[in-house]
Amino acid sequence: MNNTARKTTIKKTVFTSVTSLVAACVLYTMTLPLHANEPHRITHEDLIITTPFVFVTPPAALTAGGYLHIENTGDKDDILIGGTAAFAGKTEIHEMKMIDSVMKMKHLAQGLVIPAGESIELKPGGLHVMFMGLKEDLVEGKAVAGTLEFRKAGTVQIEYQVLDRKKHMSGKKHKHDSH
Ligand SMILES: [Cu+2]
Repeated sequence: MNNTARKTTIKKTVFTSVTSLVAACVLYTMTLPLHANEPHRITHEDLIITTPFVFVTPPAALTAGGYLHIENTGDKDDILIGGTAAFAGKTEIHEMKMIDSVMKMKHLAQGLVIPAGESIELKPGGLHVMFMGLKEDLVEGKAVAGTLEFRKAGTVQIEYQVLDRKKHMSGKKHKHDSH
């Protein structure tokens, strides 16, 4: 191979690999919303968990609530039994309920059933993940890590986005409309 031929070959090789890299990127970007585990969409076994979040905590707060949407695409019920969080001493599954016009919080010691083919939403004022013994303040714009434990699907890694409560509430309608 003479020098010119070699250069052409190298150019072609570089061009081909750049082209395939671009193609790979485009493919990756296109398939991302459907298949990848992004922080706000986690697929694990038959479960699809979307938009996990917590609210910013006031300084030295001891507790915080975690919220997320869980879809069970399988044909068997699963049960959310608890979890862990790096930023809290204890993680439980709770339910808020109005009892005699007083809002009360109940620990679901038996877990929360996620029925086959159905979705459950943990949201402010209702079902929530309860973080107790906070080890740090939850700061807006950060993400904090934890796990959720399901009887059937096992342990799922979760990343909760830390959101400002006021901004979330005012933007709520818009956010839910876009889903
Ligand atoms: Cu609670």
